Amino acid sequence: MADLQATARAHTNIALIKYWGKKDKNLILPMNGSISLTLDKFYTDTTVEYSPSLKKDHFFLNGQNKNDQKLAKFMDIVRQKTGFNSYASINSINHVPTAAGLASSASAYAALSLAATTAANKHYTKTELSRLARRGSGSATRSIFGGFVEWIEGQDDESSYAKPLRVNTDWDIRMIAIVVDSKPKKVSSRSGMQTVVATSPFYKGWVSTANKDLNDIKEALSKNDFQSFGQIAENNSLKMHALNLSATPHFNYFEPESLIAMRVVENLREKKVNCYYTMDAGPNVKVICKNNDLNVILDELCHYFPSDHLLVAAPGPGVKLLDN
Ligand code: 2P0
Repeated sequence: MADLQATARAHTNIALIKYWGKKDKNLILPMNGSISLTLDKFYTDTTVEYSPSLKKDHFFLNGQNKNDQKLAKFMDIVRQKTGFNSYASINSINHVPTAAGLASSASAYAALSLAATTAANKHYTKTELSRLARRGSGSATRSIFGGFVEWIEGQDDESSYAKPLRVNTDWDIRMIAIVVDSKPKKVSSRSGMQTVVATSPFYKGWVSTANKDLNDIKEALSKNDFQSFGQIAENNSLKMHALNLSATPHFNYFEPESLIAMRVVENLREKKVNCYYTMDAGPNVKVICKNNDLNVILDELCHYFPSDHLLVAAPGPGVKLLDN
C-alpha cells in the first residue's frame, strides 16, 4: 500500500545558457543543452495526496483552486510511470515573489515530480526525477539539482536529463533580480520559443552557437574565470532575445526599465566592477556578480530602482522531501 501523501520543496533556477526551442514537443526535448544556477531564495512547496475516492486531480496554488490542463496531463504521465492509478489533491505554495517574475514552472514541476512519485511509494534517482520533471516543463529538468546544473540535450526520453556541474570556483556568486514589472507575461515561454523555432531566420545560428557557448562557459567555470563566464552568459541571453525580435510575428520581453538596468550594469563594468546581466521570458533583469561586489552594485542600482525591487539570491539546493 502506498503512503498516499508526500511534500517536496524545489528551488527555481536561472538559465545562463538558455533553452529556447524544442525538437520534440511531446517529450520536451530541447534543441540545445543549457546551463543554470539554482537559487536559494525562490522555491515551491508541493504536497500530493492520492485518494481513491477522487474522480479527477484537484490543484490548489497558494490556496486557490486552479483548473490546469498542463498539470493534469503531467499527472497522467506520473500515473503511467508509477503504475499508481489514483487521482490526487495537489497543494502548491509558491515562495517565488509573484512580483519577481521568476519562472515558477521550474520549481513547480520539480517539486511535483518528487512529491507525486514518493506519495505513490516510488523512490526514483535524481536522474529519473529530472527526466520526469522535464515532461512537465523543460526548465524543471534542471531544478532537481542544486548549484550549477547542465541539462544534457539528449535525443530521446532516456538521454535528456540534467546533472549537477561540479565546480571549484571561489566566486561566492550572487544574483540580483531587478523587478521591473509584475504584470503576467505577454508571450509565454512555450509559445514564444515555438514561434522562434518556426520563423526566425537566425535559429540555425542559435543552435550551433548555443552548443559552443555551453562548452565555453563550462571551460570558464573550470578555469575559475568569472569575466568570461559572465560575458558568455550575457551574450547568450542577448542572442535569445534577438531571436524573438527576428520572429514572425516579432515579440520581445523588454520594458524601458529593462534597458536602463542593462545600461547600469554595462556602465558599472566600465568602472571595473565585475557584473553581467541575463534576462528570461519577462522584463526583469538578473545581475550576476560576486558577493564582494554586491554592495557597490546595489548602491548604484538604488539610484534607478526602489530597493525593495532588488532581490538578492545565492546558489540554492536541489529538490528534497519535507516532513508532512
Ligand atoms: C530557460 N526560459 O532555459 C529558458 C530561457 C526562459 C529563458 O522560460 O515549454 O517554462 O514548459 O518547456 O521551461 C523556459 O521555459 O518552457 C524558459 P516549457 P519553460 O529557462
